[in-house]
Amino acid sequence: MIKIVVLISGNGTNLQTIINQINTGEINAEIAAVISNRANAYGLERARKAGIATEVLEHGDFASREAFDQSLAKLIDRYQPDLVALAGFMRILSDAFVLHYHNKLLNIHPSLLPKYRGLNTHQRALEAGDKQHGASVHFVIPELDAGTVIIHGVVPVMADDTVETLAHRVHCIEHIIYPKAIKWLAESDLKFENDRLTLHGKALTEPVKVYLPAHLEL
Ligand code: NHR
Ligand code: GAR
Repeated sequence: MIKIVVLISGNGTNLQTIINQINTGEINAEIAAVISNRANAYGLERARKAGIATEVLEHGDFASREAFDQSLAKLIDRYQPDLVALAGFMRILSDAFVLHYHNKLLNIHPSLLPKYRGLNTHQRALEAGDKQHGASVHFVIPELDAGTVIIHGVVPVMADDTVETLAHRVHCIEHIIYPKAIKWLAESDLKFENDRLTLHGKALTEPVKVYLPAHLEL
C-alpha cells in the first residue's frame, strides 16, 4: 500500500475527498501526514478528525524560500512517502525541492493546462470568454504548472458565471479527478517512466478527459 503526504494551505476539500475514498476502500493508500504552511488551515482539522498526523511549517518563520523548502523536505521525508500530493498548497517550491521528489510530486491546478498557469485562473478564463474551463492533475516540475498532465477535468462556462460560480463548478470536477489519478497511481494502473505516461499499459499521449456529470452542473 502506498504512503502519501498531502500538502495544503487552506480549506482542504480535495484532501477530504481523498480521505473519504481511502476510508471507503476506493483508494488503496494511506495518508501518512498532512502538512500545512498555515496554522489556521481548515484542512488540518479535517486531517485530525480522520486520525491523520498533522504538521505545521509556517513559511514566515524562515529567512528564505530555500530554507523553508529544506525544512519542509526534512519533515516530509520522516514519513517516507511514495507520493507527495499538493492540494491547494499555495507556495511555489524551489527547484531542489521539486527534483528531490522527481516523479513523486503531484498537483491539482484549477485550469486546463497549459492554459492559465499560476494564479487567478477563473477570472482569466472568464475574461478570455472561454466556453470550457476546468482543472488539471499534473506531475510537478521546477517550471510552474508545466509538468505532464494526467487528467483534464472539463466543465462548461455558463453565460452568467461569476468567479464564484465557476470556481464552485471547477471544485466539483477536482473532487472527481484528483482521487481518480491517485487511485491509478496507488494501484500501479498509471505509470510515469522516462517522461512517458502509461495507463493500464497503454501509452497516454494526451491527458485523460473527464467531464462534469450534468447533475452537478449547477
Ligand atoms: N512549485 C513548482 N516548482 N512547480 C509547480 O508546478 C508548483 C509549485 C508549487 C505549487 C501549485 C500551484 C498551482 O496549482 C504549485 C505548483 C502557488 C503559486 C504562487 O504564486 C502559484 C502556483 C501554485 C501555487 N504562490 C505565491 C508564492 O509566492 C504565494 C501566493 C499566496 O500565498 O497566496 O509562492 O497553480
Ligand atoms: C483548488 O481549487 C486547487 O485547484 C487550488 O486551490 C484550491 C484548493 O481547494 N490550487 C491552486 O490554486 C494552486 N495555486 P481545497 O483547499 O478546498 O482543496
